[in-house]
Amino acid sequence: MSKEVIPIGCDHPAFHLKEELKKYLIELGFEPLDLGTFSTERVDYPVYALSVADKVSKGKYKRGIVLCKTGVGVSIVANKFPGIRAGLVTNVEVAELTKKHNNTNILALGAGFTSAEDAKKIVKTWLFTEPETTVTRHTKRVEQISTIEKHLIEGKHTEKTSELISSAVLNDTQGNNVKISASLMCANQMSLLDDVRKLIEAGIDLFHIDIIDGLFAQNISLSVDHVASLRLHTHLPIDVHLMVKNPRPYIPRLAEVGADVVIVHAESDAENLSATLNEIKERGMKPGLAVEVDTPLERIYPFIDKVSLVMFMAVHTGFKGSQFIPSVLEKIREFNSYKQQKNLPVSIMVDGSIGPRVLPHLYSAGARIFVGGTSGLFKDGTFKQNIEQMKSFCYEEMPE
Ligand code: S6P
Ligand code: MG
Repeated sequence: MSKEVIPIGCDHPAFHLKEELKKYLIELGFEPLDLGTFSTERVDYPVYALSVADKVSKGKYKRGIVLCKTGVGVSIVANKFPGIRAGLVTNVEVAELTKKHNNTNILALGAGFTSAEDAKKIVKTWLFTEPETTVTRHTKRVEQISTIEKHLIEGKHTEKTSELISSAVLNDTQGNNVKISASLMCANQMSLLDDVRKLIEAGIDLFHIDIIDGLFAQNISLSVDHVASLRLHTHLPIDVHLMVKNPRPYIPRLAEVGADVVIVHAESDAENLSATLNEIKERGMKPGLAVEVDTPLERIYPFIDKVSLVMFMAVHTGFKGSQFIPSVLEKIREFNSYKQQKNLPVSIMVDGSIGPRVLPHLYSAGARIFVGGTSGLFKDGTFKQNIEQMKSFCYEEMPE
């Protein structure tokens, strides 16, 4: 049987340890492939980590070893490569766990802080420990790593990326952080893609798609097809605001076209609201509940365990450019204290007429996700300036 080839690379402070490990690899029955450096003359570690990681990343070899003084620099470089899970290992226990739990395929060692004797023990353990093969919580996490990688490097949006990315965005709003969701109903409909690209470049956090059926509110706006088209141009979360009488039939298609958050109204035909929220979740999306200005909070409490966010309307639904209704502030405040009391992981979002004047009030009431419409985002100034302005107003003192 042919011997497994192990590519190994290091910089100058690790040269001697690499030489020792090469001999040891042969003793263990492997064939080291020395990718340098070949003396103690000063060199740059990225070059050597790259040689090893590139080969493993392309599948030429199953795994490899990289070394530098601390082991950190080479592991950072290696982890830039698709499919690489490099771990800096400092003892035998970690060597075993990082193989079992993280399925590392590059072993990084710090030659300045690991003796040759320890390094050999680590190498042996790492080479002979098998990663977990049955599905466990650890294999699920390794899978999540490759999902994140697909999202960031290959730009692929899948149901799994959606789950991870929207979880991260929503979690972020549990503290003090603010997110802006761009309401595409307020963009120039003749040059939507242009605005989408500019918004992404300006650092927008989410996209907000208003779907109205002409019955729930007296208007018609965007459609499921807009979500499908938008999905092809962004991996940012898309939240869909369903202003429709009967939301249930829209859910399967929204899942199919890649919506991330689906917000249904507490006032929609409520008999199957619970089932609708369940279905949103079952289909891998985040369920949200929207409340009209005049709807009492009691209407949402029975569903609160089923939702990831509550969206408060600050205007009567249906149109852009409407008038802000101040009573929403008290409602958000009350909900926020209920949320704190019960320790609910529910994000608070607001939609309608959100501009600099009302932002500090909404923020201090507890809202963290703001829909950017004609009042805050689609107005004079660049998107970048307007996003920054909206965020900066949140942290300002409440005006008198
Ligand atoms: C309104 C819709 C909203 C608006 C947006 C308008 O029914 O749900 O999402 O598009 O809020 O913003 P503005 O700043 O024009 O009121
Ligand atoms: Mg909306």
